[in-house]
Amino acid sequence: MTAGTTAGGPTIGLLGVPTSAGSHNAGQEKAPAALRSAGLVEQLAERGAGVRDFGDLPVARHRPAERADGVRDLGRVRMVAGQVADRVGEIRAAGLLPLVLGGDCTITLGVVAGLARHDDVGLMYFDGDADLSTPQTSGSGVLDTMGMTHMLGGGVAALSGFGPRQPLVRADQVELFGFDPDELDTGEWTRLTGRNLHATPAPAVRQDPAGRAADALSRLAARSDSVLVHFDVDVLDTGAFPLANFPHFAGLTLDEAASCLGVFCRSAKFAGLVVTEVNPDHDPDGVLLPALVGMLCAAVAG
Ligand SMILES: [Mn+2]
Repeated sequence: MTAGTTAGGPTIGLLGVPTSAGSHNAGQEKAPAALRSAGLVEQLAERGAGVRDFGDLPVARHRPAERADGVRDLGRVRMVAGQVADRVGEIRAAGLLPLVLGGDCTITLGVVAGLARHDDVGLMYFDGDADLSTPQTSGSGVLDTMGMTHMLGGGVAALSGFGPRQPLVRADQVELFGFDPDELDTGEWTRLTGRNLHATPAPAVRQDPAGRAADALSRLAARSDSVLVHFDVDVLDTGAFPLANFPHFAGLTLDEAASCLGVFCRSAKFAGLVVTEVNPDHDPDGVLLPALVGMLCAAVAG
């Protein structure tokens, strides 16, 4: 029996991670509370999902930090990732499916690390970016542009060696899915191809969202005990759905993303979902957050 399918009891372990420590500005730390206010827990229950709420971790709001070893605010990012790993490990040990509400993308290191204590987990990286920049080549030093680099064992030692195995994910246990090919610089493309990473950029997804999702999923499921889904809302087109912390104007529609997420979450190997980069300040009329919550609940508990 896969984690989270225990009959009769709670199936989802909900965790909020209110952090923007790995971002370039504040705002994302407000997302867990905003997603809860938009009815996430109630809608999951209405759909028949059992939810055990593990609450939110302490707030880690972005603050200006000098660049050191090529990155900013490493200590706080590492601390939050450690807290996430411990809590996700508990959720998984309880037989529940983690649903983790970020927070910036660096929290995914913690989620993978928590699951990797139990399973040979693979990662569906559903994101507007590949996050393959490095401390040496990044113009900003902002850590949430480097998450994939660190999970693959590169970057700064405090993060490349994070978790129960090194690298945290093998290159053949990653699917980069939905990114905008124009967002990657030459160095990122070089690392993507150099590591033979499987990649399905947004234009390919758009041709056949559910079909491409099934293809990527089958590759990943063949190489992993379980599949964690990282969903960065910046994979959505900012022109239509401007909720992400950073704009991406060649992204997917909400319906396209919903088709893909539905495929991923229905997998027998589905092991959890991380939602990142939501900035509630970008939804002053309260329209986008409920739409996102509805889509997430349909995918996870549809
Ligand atoms: Mn992104």
